[in-house]
Amino acid sequence: MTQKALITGITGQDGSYLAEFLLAKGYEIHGLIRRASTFNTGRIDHLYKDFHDPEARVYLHYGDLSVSGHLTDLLQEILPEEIYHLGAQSHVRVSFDMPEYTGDVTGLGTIRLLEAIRKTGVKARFYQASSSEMFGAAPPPQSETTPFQPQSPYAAAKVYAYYVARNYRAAYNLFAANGILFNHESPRRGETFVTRKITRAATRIKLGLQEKLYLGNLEAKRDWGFAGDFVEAMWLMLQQDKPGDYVIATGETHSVREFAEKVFARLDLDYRQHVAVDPRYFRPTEVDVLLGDATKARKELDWQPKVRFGQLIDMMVAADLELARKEKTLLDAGFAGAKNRMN
Ligand code: NDP
Ligand code: GDR
Repeated sequence: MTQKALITGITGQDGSYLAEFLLAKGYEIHGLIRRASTFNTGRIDHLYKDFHDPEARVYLHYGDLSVSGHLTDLLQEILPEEIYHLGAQSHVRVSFDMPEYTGDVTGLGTIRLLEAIRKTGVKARFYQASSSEMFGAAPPPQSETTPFQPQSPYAAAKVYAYYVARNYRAAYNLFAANGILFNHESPRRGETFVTRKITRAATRIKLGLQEKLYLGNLEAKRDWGFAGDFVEAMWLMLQQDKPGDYVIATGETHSVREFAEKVFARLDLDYRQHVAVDPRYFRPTEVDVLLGDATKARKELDWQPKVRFGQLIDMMVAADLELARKEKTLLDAGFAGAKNRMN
């Protein structure tokens, strides 16, 4: 029997890597997507086959985490064995601009899905995309036993989601696992997160497509891993005999400044000549240092990251250099370049 997995957030960075990973394991994939006036499936287009094709194993369903009724219908229709709940308003800075929306989608979205599982009685294992942001102001290193001190509406919503997942585990014997993932990046990272913002800008600057890069707090430190490695840990959590909560991290921390310095240096540029600080990107409350202790995952899941900090930078710079070259080719041929976006 083919295993069926439902992924919320399949169009996001992690959703796309997870879908690839599960397809390679022979799963049939069902993804929840939001209706948009433009195509928003760019990260998974290479996986998708028209449903008339007998080879099709990825099915997309319209839905939204802010509405509950159709989630129940979807579960009854699909009958998934595994549910990976990755959908969220995932941007920390934006959560200060849209706190109520973030609470609704990132926090309540989780209980809507849990309730759909409970009400339908679907026998699915549930993965909750918890976050190192929940640790917030707690001093490093952070592990499964570190008390949460959330510093943003996003982090508070994730703490709520974490606890309701645990509650449904205890109250209804649901197999619910929390993956407490530290930052993970890739060439598919959203362009307004700091790593991708830096690699996009530095490569564009290298090709003369942009002059300056405006950033916020350069001293914040993060434990940055590779998204492709981290999705394997999600799957491993759902293959255990018992559900649990696991920190997934590399165990190394670096500052935003260091990330920028290394990216520009790879391109033979000096970041100090191109990066300027704009306080608009500061957060009302910041998370200063995240450094994960993933000992439990190493021991129980036999998981460890393969891609290290320097390799992650190489991978992202190479991909964005290619993107910038394409943009420059179009520009040189007389087509308009990319416009400034909100970031
Ligand atoms: P992205 O922001 O790249 O993707 C978020 C996904 O959620 C997208 O598919 C988005 O759809 C979807 N989504 C947003 N709002 C809704 C909604 N109202 N209804 C349905 N779907 C919605 O996030 P990542 O892939 O980076 O992260 C995946 C999850 O893991 C998130 O929950 C995030 O908070 C969490 N996380 C991420 C970490 C990281 O470092 N990347 C670390 C720890 C946790 P659309 O494409 O239409 O916008
Ligand atoms: P984060 O990621 O908030 O850790 O959340 P982000 O890349 O947005 O910020 C990391 C750090 O960089 C600082 N920073 C900037 N950030 C952005 N976005 N833009 C800037 O210009 C900038 N300048 C400095 C930030 O202040 C911060 O300290 C990510 C998301 O994927 C969450 O969904 C996830 O839960 C956590 O990682 C773990």
